[in-house]
Amino acid sequence: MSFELSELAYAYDALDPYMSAETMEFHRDKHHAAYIANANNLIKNSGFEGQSIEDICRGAYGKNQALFNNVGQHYNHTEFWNGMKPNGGGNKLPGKLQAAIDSDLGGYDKMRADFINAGMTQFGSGWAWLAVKDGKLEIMKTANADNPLVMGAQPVLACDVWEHTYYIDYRNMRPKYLEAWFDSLINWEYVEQMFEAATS
Ligand code: MN3
Repeated sequence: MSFELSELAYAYDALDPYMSAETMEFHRDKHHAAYIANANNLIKNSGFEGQSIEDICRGAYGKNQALFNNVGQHYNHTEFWNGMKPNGGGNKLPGKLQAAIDSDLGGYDKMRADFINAGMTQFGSGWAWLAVKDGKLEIMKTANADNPLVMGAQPVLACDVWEHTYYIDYRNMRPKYLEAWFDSLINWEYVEQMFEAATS
């Protein structure tokens, strides 16, 4: 078994103008592909061969950091692509997810503001997340390749805030990227699927 770039459910130009085909090409075919190539080299004779990607993330974290960084980035990017769709975003969320956002995160508007703030205040490279921990939704932020798996939580939505995600389309304006991403690209049906899997 080796790590592979997963199929995308949409075309590279389908997220335009919020995320351009040029960004998609660099981000998937250069950045994500490089993490996959590194992960496939580093997993050899690591003792982690054959484990699930989630178990490799949890097991390699802090113990085989080079392997974790590359496998983690592969996991994180796969969740990032899965969490977007053309004509996404908006505040009409699937019912079970909306109910959890209301009870755990203070409703849609507060959740949106807190999520964007998490992405804005992640100093340097990293990620903003919705994750389930102890049965409840939480907003998290992590540095570099870290993800909620290594914090005892299950990710349900990943937002990349590394500069390579937004520099072509938004230059240095991370807040503009975060707002556009949140309002126009999130695949809330995917988030609900992940939420149901994490809480069932
Ligand atoms: Mn990235």
